[in-house]
Amino acid sequence: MITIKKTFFRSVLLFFAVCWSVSAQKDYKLWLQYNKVANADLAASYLSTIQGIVSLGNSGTVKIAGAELASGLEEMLGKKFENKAITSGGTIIIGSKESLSFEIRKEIGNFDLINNEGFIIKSISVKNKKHILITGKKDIGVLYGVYSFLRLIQTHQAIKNLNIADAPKTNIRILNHWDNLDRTVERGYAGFSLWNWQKLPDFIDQRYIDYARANASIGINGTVLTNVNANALILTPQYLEKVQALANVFRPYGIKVYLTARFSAPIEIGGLKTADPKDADVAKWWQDKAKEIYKRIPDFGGFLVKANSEGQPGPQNYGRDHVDGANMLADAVAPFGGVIMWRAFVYSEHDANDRAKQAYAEFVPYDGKFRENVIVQVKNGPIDFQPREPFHPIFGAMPKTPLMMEFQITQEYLGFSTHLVFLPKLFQEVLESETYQKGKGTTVAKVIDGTLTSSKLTGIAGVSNIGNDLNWTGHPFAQANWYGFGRLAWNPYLDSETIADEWLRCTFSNDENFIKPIKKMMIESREAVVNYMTPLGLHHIMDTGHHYGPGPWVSNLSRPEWNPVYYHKADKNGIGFDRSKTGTNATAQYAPEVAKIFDSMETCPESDLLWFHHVSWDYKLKNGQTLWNGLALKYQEGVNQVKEMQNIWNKTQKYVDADRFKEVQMLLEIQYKEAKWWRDACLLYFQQYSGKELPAGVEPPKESLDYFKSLKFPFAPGN
Ligand code: GCV
Repeated sequence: MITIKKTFFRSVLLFFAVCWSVSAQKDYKLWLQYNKVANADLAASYLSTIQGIVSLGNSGTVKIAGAELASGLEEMLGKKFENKAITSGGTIIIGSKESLSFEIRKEIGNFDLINNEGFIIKSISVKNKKHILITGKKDIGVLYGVYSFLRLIQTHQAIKNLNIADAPKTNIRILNHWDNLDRTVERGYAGFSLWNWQKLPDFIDQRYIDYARANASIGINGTVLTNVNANALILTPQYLEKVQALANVFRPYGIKVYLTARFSAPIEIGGLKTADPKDADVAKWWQDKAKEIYKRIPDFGGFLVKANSEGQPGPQNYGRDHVDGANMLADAVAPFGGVIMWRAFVYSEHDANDRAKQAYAEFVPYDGKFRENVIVQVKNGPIDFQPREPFHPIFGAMPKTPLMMEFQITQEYLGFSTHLVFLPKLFQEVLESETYQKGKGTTVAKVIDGTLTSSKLTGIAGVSNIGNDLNWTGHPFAQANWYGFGRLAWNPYLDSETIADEWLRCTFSNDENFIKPIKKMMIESREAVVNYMTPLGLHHIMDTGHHYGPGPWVSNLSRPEWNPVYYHKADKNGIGFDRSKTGTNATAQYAPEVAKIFDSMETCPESDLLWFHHVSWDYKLKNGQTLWNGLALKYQEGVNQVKEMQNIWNKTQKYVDADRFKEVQMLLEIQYKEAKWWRDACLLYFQQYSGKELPAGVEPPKESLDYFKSLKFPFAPGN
């Protein structure tokens, strides 16, 4: 009996282990599932076009491209594709311009359609035999081309008569890891840091390779390994050796490594008495440090710096300014082709000005003063990665300075990795915003891709949501935010719906019955989170420190601008922050055309109303509701939207593997609970000021305001 029981339990365990590993692999494989093409006609048409692969060139990058193509095709089409001679026809020829014979190269004609990272995929004919050529000026273009070609098949598109030329519109497409050396991740909700510093440099985790592969597949070409709240130790030989090992792994995938530079490093690890950027010894220390790094890592990207922000050291500690600091570092890395990404995320407790105005006030006077290899990294909005912010006014105001975008992929303020929120929708909204820097059409995208300034240095950074969780990002759908970030960094004009469509097909299924509703769910998920957290332009009303859940009542923090009450300013007259000309005049930081729109309550988009105006509870919204009723109904709408997301997801069971289905189902249930928590806590709190009843259609809260205030989360992650 005992033996039977044991055997039975063993087989149950084994069964679960097998299921777990299959599903874990699916989660782990991200958008590179390479699902078998089930439609027989389609598979047959692919098979009739592709007979074999010809890989030209011997670099690590081309080898990776060849291997990826072979394995991707095999998985999707169920056939091994041998290396063939070009004479036989039906081959996919991969190789950079240099590696092509004259006969093949002339099929392309003009390589100037693309830049050094771009690719061309073209159906060509050589001696009357048809082939598909995937090429680029450099090997990395070939790799990007291969991923793009594989995506055509992943998304079930035709591959006859191809003529695609594509190239990234920005130079630096980079993830910012806020990873600490002890492997905790600031604002990270997907486990610990990928970088196992203890085992590096000798142990190369397969994860590093898979990370590089995933990034290359979407065109990401840089990674900042360490937190902007920096630790100087990363610049010591002990750690540089480990960084070098990672750089070696990433190189063939076209990914450069960057580090964060702690401004006080010359003191902390260099034994100097000062870190004053004008001090000759300090400058020399950084020059020597750069030399040391480049000796190990010849293609090292450069430094990302958070200086004089939230307690980080910087040039102002020595009476110098951002230009002095950035230029000194820029001079150190310039001989090696390095860049400095200098962050504009600054605000000070000593500045009584509206926090939203401070970064602009501090940085705009420096326009045109930075070295050529400095790019100023600006968060998408003027406060801090809120569910919705108007675009940062700096984007319209520094025409002589390369500016790069900083998006946050990790969901610090958007429900951690528990809430399903498709961020490319948010990113697109920002990129499409009209700055009016040079009239209509001068969008944020045009500022950061260099169109407006012909800047040679352009870039987009995304604060990573990646950790060592099996599925990389904590939530299966958070993978879409990593994917979408990469795609938008490559082309900031892409539509978020296209991105969602691609991602779903590559990650789950091509079945329209699945794609259609789930794409809609993803697209609407961003507005849902705005509605249940911070509707109508509310912002920064989360709880303290960990930023988990609502905390509109918080008013006791030492710095005024850390308190939610500073932002919503609810009182018996109304709610919202008057940043119009009658208030802090933050609107004046935008071009006159934009300022005019934001300045008036009538023209200000209602989605930003309480960002720019203090509005009476009885103010009539465009739909005829009073502000109080409208606000309450928006909170309810957010909750309803999550319920609808659950309904949609619950109908997809037959299209999704059991474990990912269940995972998302459980996460949506948490999201629903938390959406109600946000709604109830915020409405009960604001109701104290409005003094009004909840309108019909809003569910009455089940708990008291005191209950919500009493909730504590000492171990919330990422803090
Ligand atoms: C890395 C916010 C976050 C901090 C983060 C900071 C920044 O304040 O809460 O964790 O620090 O932004 O972007 O520097």
